[in-house]
Amino acid sequence: MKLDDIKISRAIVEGYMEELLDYMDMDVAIGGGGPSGLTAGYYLARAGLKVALFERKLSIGGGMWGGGMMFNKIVVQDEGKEILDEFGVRSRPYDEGYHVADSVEATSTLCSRACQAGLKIFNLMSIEDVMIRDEGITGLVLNWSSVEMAGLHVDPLTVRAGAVIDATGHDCEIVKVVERKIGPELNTADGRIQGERSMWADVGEAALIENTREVYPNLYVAGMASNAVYGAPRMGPIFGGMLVSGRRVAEMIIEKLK
Ligand code: 48F
Repeated sequence: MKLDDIKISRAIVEGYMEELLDYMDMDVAIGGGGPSGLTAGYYLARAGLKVALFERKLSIGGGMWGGGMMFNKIVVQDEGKEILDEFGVRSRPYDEGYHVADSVEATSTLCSRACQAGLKIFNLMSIEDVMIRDEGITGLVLNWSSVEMAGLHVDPLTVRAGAVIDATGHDCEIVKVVERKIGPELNTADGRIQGERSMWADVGEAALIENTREVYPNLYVAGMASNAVYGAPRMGPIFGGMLVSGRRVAEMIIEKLK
């Protein structure tokens, strides 16, 4: 077969544009493709919701690839292991209640299984703002990451969603935008972001599930963003809470939207 370069280009542009147009309206938009965002996307897609994830970087997976200090292993507790099992990620017991998995296998499998469940991932896109209407958050304001990185003065585009998840990790970037735009109106102790506390795995993991919440109408937090918003500790390379938080936020949204 003789290859036509233009046909290859057309296939890429047409395929991409078709999907981008399709996802201008969706049930759930997820910001950030770390473990919590991917897990949320998997469960939401599996429940039949139309869900897309927007990730700033080229690679999906956030802070999970590198394990702890580049030792590419992750640790999960029993509940996290159940989720790894469901994804088909292998792990081995370490001590009672501790399980160790390969971070590369875990990250790539989460990404692959979430896509196959129906999650649409747009990488290289940065969320720079949100749409705020009377009923709460109604969508995201997006730009190419390359525009952001180059500091170009180029206006963004918008997508509409019934619910938005901030899974942007330690920086809780979506909630930060909301706080900046509307002031102390968040569903926290004083309406503001409480800020992440220093590393304490035990307390951080326990608080994370409690902190996986709707922080403003139609805006949910999951993963490390939850502890940053609600003022709980970070927890380093233990990832069970991230997976459970992703599943929890999906359950909350499925309950609300269905
Ligand atoms: O940081 P990240 O992995 O978030 P997570 O799911 O998991 C946290 C753990 O990796 C680890 C930990 C375990 O105890 O503490 O840190 O909470 O992934 C967040 C993703 O969001 C992307 C970012 O590039 C990363 O891949 N991101 C951040 N801001 C934006 C964004 C933005 N404005 N637009 C799009 N993506």
